[in-house]
Amino acid sequence: QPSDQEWKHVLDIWAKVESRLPEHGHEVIIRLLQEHPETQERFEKFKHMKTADEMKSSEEMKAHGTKVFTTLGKILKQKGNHAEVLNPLAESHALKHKIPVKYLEFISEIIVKVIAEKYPEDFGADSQAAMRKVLELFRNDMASKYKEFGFQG
Ligand code: HE5
Repeated sequence: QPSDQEWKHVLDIWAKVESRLPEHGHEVIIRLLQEHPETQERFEKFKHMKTADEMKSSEEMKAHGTKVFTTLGKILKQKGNHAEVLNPLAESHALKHKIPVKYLEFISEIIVKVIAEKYPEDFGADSQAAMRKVLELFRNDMASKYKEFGFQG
């Protein structure tokens, strides 16, 4: 389990992310679809999009990035006691959107990469390691809920 110090690293950097949350969320979604094209198939609304420019100018994609980052922020702020927010997310991602744990790994890596690019001064090695650890906890809890829902993920 992440330590108090690790949670502090994560929440300190997240406070900076929140200053431009829609932009950063949007960028993470674009990078996910560009770097892992198989993930694009899961998005009814986005799977027809062909270029990064088309994605950048999509208000719908920005709105989705905002939703994803807002929910992730709520989870982080619970410091591990996140069942109330995580359970409905796990249910929809298992049963409705069918998002394998592998895709959660993809997005986790991109989240760390994008934050490191945007805030190089404030997101050093310790903070990056803390963020990875916290996102791993998130994925593990998603994966155990997936199992309860009978989704192999
Ligand atoms: O489930 C919902 O609310 C509980 C619906 C809105 C929502 C979706 C949908 C939210 C709040 C999240 N996602 C949040 C979220 C946090 C983690 C880091 N997601 Zn989500 N998603 C939705 C992730 C991770 C993640 C990885 C991948 C490949 N997610 C996805 C995919 C995904 C899809 C396909 C959808 C369905 C909505 C849609 O098509 O939006 C345009």
